[in-house]
Amino acid sequence: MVSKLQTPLTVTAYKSDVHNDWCPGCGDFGILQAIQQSCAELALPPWETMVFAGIGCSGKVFNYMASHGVHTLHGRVLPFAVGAKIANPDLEVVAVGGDGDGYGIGAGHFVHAGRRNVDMAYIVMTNEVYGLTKGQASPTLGRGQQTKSLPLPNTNDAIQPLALALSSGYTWIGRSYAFDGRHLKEMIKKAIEHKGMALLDVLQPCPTFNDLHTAEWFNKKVKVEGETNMVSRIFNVNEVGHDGSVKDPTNLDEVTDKQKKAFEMAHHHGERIPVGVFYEIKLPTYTERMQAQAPMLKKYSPARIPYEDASHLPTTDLSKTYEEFLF
Ligand SMILES: Cc1ncc(C[n+]2csc(CCOP(=O)(O)OP(=O)(O)O)c2C)c(N)n1
Ligand code: SF4
Ligand SMILES: [Mg+2]
Repeated sequence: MVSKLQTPLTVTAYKSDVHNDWCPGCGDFGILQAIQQSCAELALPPWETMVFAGIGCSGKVFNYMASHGVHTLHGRVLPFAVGAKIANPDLEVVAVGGDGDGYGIGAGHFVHAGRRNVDMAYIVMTNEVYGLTKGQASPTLGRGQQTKSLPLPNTNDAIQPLALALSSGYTWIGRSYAFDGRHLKEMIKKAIEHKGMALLDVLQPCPTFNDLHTAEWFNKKVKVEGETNMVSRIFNVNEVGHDGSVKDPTNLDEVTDKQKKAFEMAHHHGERIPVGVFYEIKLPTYTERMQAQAPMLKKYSPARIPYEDASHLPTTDLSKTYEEFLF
């Protein structure tokens, strides 16, 4: 079981002293700060918290956190993070990475992580560009859009990450915005606390390469049909009646209904951007499914199986472990 500190640490305990070289005004700052605040408020022991990161500007979150983890390979953050959590379920595991990392080169891992329902949070920093490599279009940039590094408008349609997560089996799905610190922090805490695979997609201005969707653009009021006053572009679906949590996971009608509503709420709002928790369901995690098949894993997680005693003699007959998997 993941442990909690009896006396919570301050947010400083989760900050490393590595020099931060993100561009001024980058949304990544808001995301990093919200992750650190969430860790402090959830009283996570930094020595049992693993933050894995992909490669990109976003991946530098790893360097700025005073926790354990790995700065992995481009697109490979999930295999590392999933592997660590399977090996040692007592760790709190958080994966972070860019939209190119997770929805482009890492898209295959993204899908299969949903199927496994490993108990961890995955925070994707969506800026619609490959920031670190100078602003090429990432999979979330819409067709016809032309950010400043592109010689011509984007020819491809954007991926719909939340729809992909829904169809891949993620059991908690939400969206937030990098510069809404309060909402973002609460969403990160919920994603970490959820027992299962959580996807939090965080919209993030990249002031250096994304000149279309800037912080000013996100903050702009927009006109909506039927409303006399202009309304804020970003709105919280959970404040306007959307409850995405499935009450009875065995009721397939309810599950399908909640999935449809989650899809509708996450998309199709014209100029407005919905944030919040879209979908949530309690299903057995990967570790629980494995323990049901191999009861000895209840006693020892794979990382803690003792192999030898003080005299270096084997203490566990591993052939017995494997027998549990044989039919
Ligand atoms: C296998 C591999 N392919 C390509 C690259 C080059 N590369 C490094 S970061 C990056 C894109 C990062 O974009 P994103 O994941 O959206 O992160 P951001 O920089 O926008 O935060 C690419 C293509 C790499 N490091 N490894
Ligand atoms: S290039 Fe964009 S995403 Fe990368 S640090 Fe600069 S502003 Fe942030
Ligand atoms: Mg990106």
